[in-house]
Amino acid sequence: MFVGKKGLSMRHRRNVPLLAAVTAGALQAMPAVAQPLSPEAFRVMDIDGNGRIDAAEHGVAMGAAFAHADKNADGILEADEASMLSLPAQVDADGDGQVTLDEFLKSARSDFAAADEDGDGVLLP
Ligand SMILES: [Ca+2]
Ligand SMILES: [Ca+2]
Ligand SMILES: [Ca+2]
Repeated sequence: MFVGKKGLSMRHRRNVPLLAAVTAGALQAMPAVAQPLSPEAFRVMDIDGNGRIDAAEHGVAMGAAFAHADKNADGILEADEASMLSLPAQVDADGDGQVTLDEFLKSARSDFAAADEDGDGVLLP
């Protein structure tokens, strides 16, 4: 039940690396995909099913992904936990090898903004 391919490789696309990696990790399915989100990932994150992902849904999905990866529920993704999500290195803002919820959500927010090309606060499929 884990992503066992050691070499899933460091290939993270630039545009929405966290969003892509997290949704992929949460689904334990496909490797990181850049935007547009895969239909599966989109469906997971579109909680109310209205065909768009708003910031609140994005936050919820990210929080859920974080909790999912945080196996020992200490609010921090240690290296092994973080690796399950294939998180881009820059998520660990202070470079201490651990990703706190704060670091995670901060990245998630900027990721959302990057993905929201027209800045209307929602992501479309
Ligand atoms: Ca929605
Ligand atoms: Ca942890
Ligand atoms: Ca850190």
